[in-house]
Amino acid sequence: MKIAADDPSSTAPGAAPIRPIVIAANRLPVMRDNTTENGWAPSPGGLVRALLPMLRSSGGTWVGWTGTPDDPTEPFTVDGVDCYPIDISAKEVELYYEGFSNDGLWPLYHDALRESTYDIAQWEAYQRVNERFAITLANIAPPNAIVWIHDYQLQLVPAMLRQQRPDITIGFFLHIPFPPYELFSRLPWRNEIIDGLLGCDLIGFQRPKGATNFAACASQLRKSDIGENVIHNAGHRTELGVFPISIDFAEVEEMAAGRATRKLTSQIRTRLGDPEVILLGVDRLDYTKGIGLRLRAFGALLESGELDPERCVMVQVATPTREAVEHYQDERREIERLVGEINGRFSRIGLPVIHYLYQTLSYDDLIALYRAGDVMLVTPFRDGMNLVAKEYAAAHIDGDGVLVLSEFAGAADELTDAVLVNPHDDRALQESIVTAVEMHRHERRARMAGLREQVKRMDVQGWADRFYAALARAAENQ
Ligand code: ADQ
Repeated sequence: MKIAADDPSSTAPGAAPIRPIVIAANRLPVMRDNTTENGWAPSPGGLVRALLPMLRSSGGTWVGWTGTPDDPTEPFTVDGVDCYPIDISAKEVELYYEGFSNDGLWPLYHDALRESTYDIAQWEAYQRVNERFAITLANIAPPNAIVWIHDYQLQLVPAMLRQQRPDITIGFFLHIPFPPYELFSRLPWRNEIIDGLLGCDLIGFQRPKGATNFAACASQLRKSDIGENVIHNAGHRTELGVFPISIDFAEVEEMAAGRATRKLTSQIRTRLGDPEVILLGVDRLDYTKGIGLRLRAFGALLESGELDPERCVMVQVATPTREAVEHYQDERREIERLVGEINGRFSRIGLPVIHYLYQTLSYDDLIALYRAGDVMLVTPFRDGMNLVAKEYAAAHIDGDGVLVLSEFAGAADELTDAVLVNPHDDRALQESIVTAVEMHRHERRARMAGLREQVKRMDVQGWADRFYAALARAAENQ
């Protein structure tokens, strides 16, 4: 089976499909906000920004959780989008969300970096919540609608929905990697997950490897018939495609050019003591992101004298996430221990070598920080895509800055002008940081121009347009 990323020229930008669209994702595109008139504000994030224009133009609908447990909420409309909340109890948050999704599937789908929990009560809650989504979708989707389901929390929904509503066209996009058979086959409910996804007309992946891994699992576990980019199973065809997700390049660029951002960027440099080089890391505090690795590499370079603590400062922003899950508590302890150890050894009074923020920042603050960063360190062990790498390039309207990027992030397929590195190799990671810090201005600018060109050409609007176009074609081929 041969799978390549969809051709960017295959859809007119912004082309809205004519059929009604329903989106299903774990979370609704809005958050509760008591400062607004209707009590809701749009959730931050590229996905929402990419999909909202299309939803508005087609009178679209979104099904998802409000983010608050035990929160039965009537359907409501925000900004032209009809929202259908799915009520999830506190116990289900623990079992379906923190448990099966984030302590079972998440580690398994990321190279089994941590031991997964396989627990029958969690699996039953996952089935129950997926069923609730499927029933709601079946009840509200107009005839012949297009339903686009997102991510690993909802992998059973496609088949459940198809059974109730065969008239609907069903697409699914997996935001994280799909693991190889050798790992996936550990899952006690592996057949159910494959069958769930094979209810789709189209499954989208970030990288070609995700699609080939899925096809291999369907072939081995379900004896499905595998063709070129298509799987035949029980009389139904499911197409597979590759759609690397992206960001709203124009928006980030515009924010980065604003006066307020420029002012904030220069304030950040001053507050950091006007160092020659600011190294930057921005991640959810997740063990997949390789935060500890890069702290250790930075510490080793200060120790060996290859980096000078009087010239270089590191800023690491780690967003709180999944704090109820034990692996995340362990990871946080280890990162904070490392920050303390390195700062204790190399800081001077009033001038720490690592500035560590365990906080969620506003998008404006984040963009100002990206602009201030001379070297961006994105070093995950495994990552579906990594939008931070793309945001960094879009924010660098000055045409300067170096991105050090793990080969194991999906973004490495496209961002070939980054300094690509295998983060498992300690010495290679240290060398790539030194290369980035010492890189000549001409090379920095040439590489940054390449990065920016790539992100601009393949932005998130194009991603959504290409997925919809492929889904419409898949429905015609059915
Ligand atoms: P994530 O694992 O969350 O996403 P990523 O793609 O880097 O990872 O997206 C993180 C987003 O959160 C970025 O847009 C960033 O701006 C924002 N963010 C990070 N730290 C922040 C902070 N401290 N304050 C505010 N905002 C912050 C999953 C997959 C990825 C895939 C995306 C999209 O794991 O591989 O790229 O979905 O498909």
